[in-house]
Formats: sequence, C-alpha cells, structure tokens
Amino acid sequence: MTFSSWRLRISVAVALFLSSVAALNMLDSLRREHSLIKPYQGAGMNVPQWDFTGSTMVTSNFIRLTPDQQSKQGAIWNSVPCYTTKWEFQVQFSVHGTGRDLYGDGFAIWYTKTRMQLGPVFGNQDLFSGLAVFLDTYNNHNGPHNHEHPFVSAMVNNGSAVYDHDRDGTHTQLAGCAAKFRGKSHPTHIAIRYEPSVLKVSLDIDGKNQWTECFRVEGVELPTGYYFGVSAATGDLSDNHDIVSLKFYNLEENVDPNFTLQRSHIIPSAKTSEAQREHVEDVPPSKIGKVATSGLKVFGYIILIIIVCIVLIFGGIFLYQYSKEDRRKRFY
Ligand SMILES: *[C@@H]1O[C@H](CO)[C@@H](O)[C@H](O)[C@H]1NC(C)=O
Ligand SMILES: *[C@@H]1O[C@H](CO)[C@@H](O)[C@H](O)[C@H]1NC(C)=O
Ligand SMILES: [Ca+2]
Repeated sequence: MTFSSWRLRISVAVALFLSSVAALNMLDSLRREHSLIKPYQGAGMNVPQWDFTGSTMVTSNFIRLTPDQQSKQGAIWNSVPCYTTKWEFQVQFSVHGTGRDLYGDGFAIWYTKTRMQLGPVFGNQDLFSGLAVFLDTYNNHNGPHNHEHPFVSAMVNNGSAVYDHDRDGTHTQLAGCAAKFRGKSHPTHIAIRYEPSVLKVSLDIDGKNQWTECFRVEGVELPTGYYFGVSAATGDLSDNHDIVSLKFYNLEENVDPNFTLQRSHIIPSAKTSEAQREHVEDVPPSKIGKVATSGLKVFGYIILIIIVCIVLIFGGIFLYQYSKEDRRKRFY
C-alpha cells in the first residue's frame, strides 16, 4: 500500500467525520413539523403538515403562491401550532416576473393566531393577531416616511390595528430595511429569529451565503401556540412569488415548563415603534444560533463517539495489517 492511498483513506475518514458533525448540528435543532423541504409531497398529493389556499401551486422545485398574473392571492399554512419560545424561521424564496419597473405586490411571512383566511394584506386577512414580516416589492406610498422598495418590515398586531396599504404600513411597522431581493438568479433567504422579547430579521440575498442583519427590535412579546404561514398577492401589478423552503429551528435551551405555559397566554405586543426606536447594536450574523445541550444533542454526541470509535478501530486494523505486510516483505 502506498503512502498516497493511505492519505486518501485518512482524508475520506476525516471528511466523513466532519460531515456527520455538521449534519448532527443541523438535525439537532431543525423541526420537521414546522418545516417544508423538498420533496414537498408525502404519500399522494398532500403535503404533510401544510395546507394551501388560493392560487398556490406545488411543483417539484418550488411552491408558487401567486403566478405572474393580476389579482391573485395565495398562501401556505403550517397546521401544527408552535409551542417553542425561542426559534428561527428561515425562508428560501424567489420573487421574479416579466415586469421590469412595475411589479408587485410582494409577500408576507406570518406567525399568527388564525390561519387560511385570504385577504387584503399580502393575501392574508387584516386585523390579524401575531407577527407579520412583509417583503413589499411595490411602493404604494410617496409621501413622508416613504422608503426605497423592495422593503422588508415587521408588524406586531393584537387584532386591533389595520394594515395601511396606501402607506406601505409605515405607521404600524416596528422596523425595516430596504433590500433588493427581487429577480435574483441565485437563492435568496430571509431569517426571522425570535426569543422573548427580541425579534431579529436577517437577509441573505447577495448570493454570498452570508446573513446580514436587517433589523433587531426589543420589547416584542409573542405567545406560543400560533401558526406559521406565508402568503402573497398581486393586484394591478404582478410577480411570481415562489417559496423554495421553510426551515424552522428550535433554539430552546433548558426550557422551564412554567415559562412555556406562561407564554401561551400573552397578547402580542411591541413596546417600540420605529420613531422611538433605540439604537440597536450590531450582532454578528449567524446561520443558526448555537444550541446548547438538548436530549437530541446528547444522542448526537453518543453517535459521534461511536463513529470515532469505528474510525479508530478500522484505522488500527489497517495499520496493523499494513505493518504485518511490511514485515513480511522484509522477510522474503
Ligand atoms: C391592542 O393594541 C392597541 C394598540 O395597537 C392597544 O391600544 C390595545 O390596548 C391593545 N389591546 C390589548 C387587549 O392589549
Ligand atoms: C411551576 O409552577 C408550579 C405551580 O405554579 C410550582 O409549584 C412549581 O414549583 C413551578 N416550577 C418551577 C420549575 O418553577
Ligand atoms: Ca407596497
């Protein structure tokens, strides 16, 4: 056996080891019941844990909420309520169409009490209870407070506030940032991260596989037991609003059951509004938060140790036989 074949064996073993570490870290916090990943379809035509309404169409590579046609509304909703207090929801999407300068209206990501109600707010009902993150591609508003479009913003509602389309929701938004996410040939992503009482939205839209912070606001209270959904709408203007994947990560560490119970009774609220927003510090972007020990992680470590043992044992056997052969060669 030559030295280079040994080097190959060792590097294959190292690569296997490293990829299993990475896979375990992801497995650790990804929750399938709130995620939508290719292949979408389960047995038959239905997509497990997700319901569809309006113009939504499932293909093998994406879920099209609206086609590039006027006056469409479509949505997908998770059928499993979320009882996690600390999470990250990552959406891979693609907004594109034939319009060069005129296109719209955009889409929205929801964490709300009710689901499956088509309506005027990016294809969902108004007077919602919960969190909305809007990815607004059309600038309806040219007065004061107007901002560059496409624009990403968040709104928290207890069911009493109306989303003002004509002003692009500027009066009710918590925070936002301009982001040119439309018509990209590379994958575009948004991550919404929540933990009591901080909401952070990050974007990965430049094809660099890197999150950049859009905004971070404190004083945001969201209950558990709400539903995730994504909706989109077209009006006079249109676009394809496609969802490629939805990934939910549970970032909880040692959860106190009393705390989780308390959080289920909260009425959605946000202390800050954009006008009075305090200075926000910069947090280094992260793909997913580091997660501390959970049962799954411990299980993962056990598997890792087993893998390491197997690699060591086989490595030992190889080395032993190699040296035996070597000795034999020297004898003859
Ligand atoms: C709902 O929010 C409004 C402000 O948007 C506030 O005036 C009202 O008191 C809130 N209702 C509840 C039940 O918290
Ligand atoms: C949870 O609440 C119950 C009753 O309210 C109390 O007896 C118990 O000690 C609490 N547990 C923790 C971990 O705080
Ligand atoms: Ca708009």
